[in-house]
Amino acid sequence: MVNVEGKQIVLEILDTAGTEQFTAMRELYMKEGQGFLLVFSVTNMNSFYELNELREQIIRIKDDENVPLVVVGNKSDMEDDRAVPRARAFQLAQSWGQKPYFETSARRRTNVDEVFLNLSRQILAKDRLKDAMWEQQQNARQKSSRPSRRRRRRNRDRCPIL
Ligand SMILES: Nc1nc2c(ncn2[C@@H]2O[C@H](COP(=O)(O)OP(=O)(O)OP(=O)(O)O)[C@@H](O)[C@H]2O)c(=O)[nH]1
Ligand SMILES: [Mg+2]
Repeated sequence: MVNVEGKQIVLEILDTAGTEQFTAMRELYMKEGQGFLLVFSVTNMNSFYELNELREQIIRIKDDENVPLVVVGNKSDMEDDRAVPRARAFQLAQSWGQKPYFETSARRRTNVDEVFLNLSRQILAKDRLKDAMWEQQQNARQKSSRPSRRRRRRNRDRCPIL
């Protein structure tokens, strides 16, 4: 549960395994997810490289270049073992449509809440945009005197993060 802009939001969080065997499973969670944390270890260059493919897959499956996403470099407490320069990770996140980049330490709990808060904000902003577009569409339909039978199913209290 996070408090975003004065509202209590329930997050549905799915932690995926790095060594996922079944790509069908991966496609399913990518389809369901509204927001994504792409996490690598700042001590492991390979984990950083792997983000590219994940992002491409997410964009393909969501069919959306601007899907809510945060790039996360974890293990910031292990500065002595750093393999991925902060600037490099920041640059990558920027090149993906100015996505935010955070460095976290799950061990010390540094920046962890901030990451979830940022992603929740992105998801909410996207929801609002979709609602506004839907209403605009409805107005246009009404003007052309076609009554709408179905109301859009809203997803206000669910907020899946993968
Ligand atoms: N020092 C430090 N160690 C961490 C941190 N986060 C995770 N670890 C350690 O890194 C190792 C791997 O952590 P996991 O949480 O299993 O990593 P994962 O990406 O979920 O791995 P899979 O689920 O197997 O894909 C464990 O030994 C953790 O204790 C951190 O912020 N700092
Ligand atoms: Mg894990």
